[in-house]
Amino acid sequence: MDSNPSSAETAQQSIYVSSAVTNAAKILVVGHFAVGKTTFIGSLSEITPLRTEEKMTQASAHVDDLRGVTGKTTTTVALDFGRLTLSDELVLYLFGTPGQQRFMQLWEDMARGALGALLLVDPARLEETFPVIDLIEGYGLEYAIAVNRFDSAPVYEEAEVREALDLLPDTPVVHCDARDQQSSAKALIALVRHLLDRTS
Ligand SMILES: Nc1nc2c(ncn2[C@@H]2O[C@H](COP(=O)(O)OP(=O)(O)OP(=O)(O)O)[C@@H](O)[C@H]2O)c(=O)[nH]1
Ligand SMILES: [Mg+2]
Repeated sequence: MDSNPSSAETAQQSIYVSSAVTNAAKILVVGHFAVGKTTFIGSLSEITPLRTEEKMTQASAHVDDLRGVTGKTTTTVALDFGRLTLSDELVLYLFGTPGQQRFMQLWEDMARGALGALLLVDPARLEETFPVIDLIEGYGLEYAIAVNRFDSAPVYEEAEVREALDLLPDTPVVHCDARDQQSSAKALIALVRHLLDRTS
């Protein structure tokens, strides 16, 4: 008998969660406008991610600040959703959650039952991260920082990021490239380790 799974079987395996999985966790991927949330979930998700992208028009130019953002033609109008099986027993459900003020209502639902948040940060727009930190802390969520690597952005050492964002000493800070699957996975693992430390 042929023991190699057919391509249809392989596709099915990635659609359905393995029966060995016993734990599931809801994780938020958060950050300000155009920080790379949709890209991050897209690079990591083992299922086709759910996206709610809409074309940006001139009308949004005064709402979402496009300074320093190049080549972006769409924006998320609700949420991103993806899934990543992290180990034989653990599956993560990733919810990309926008940080802009107009999405506050969404946070009520997103934060409910979430184990923690990965906060993406653009080093060229550090100050835009403060309102998102306020939201995360307001909802009592544990979080880790992933500084996203944009080509023309300044490169800050971990200590500089900590100081600029006034982070607690045990809040993890990692650098990542949201377009790269391995790099994104490392950032997520840093968050999961932190969450395990806090709950054990
Ligand atoms: N150089 C570089 N570009 C990135 C990276 N992550 C995202 N981008 C680009 O940055 C732009 C914004 O990325 P998105 O993933 O749409 O960001 P977002 O946070 O989902 O944006 P909104 O939903 O509109 O708030 C896109 O053009 C991406 O291709 C990264 O790590 N490095
Ligand atoms: Mg998006």
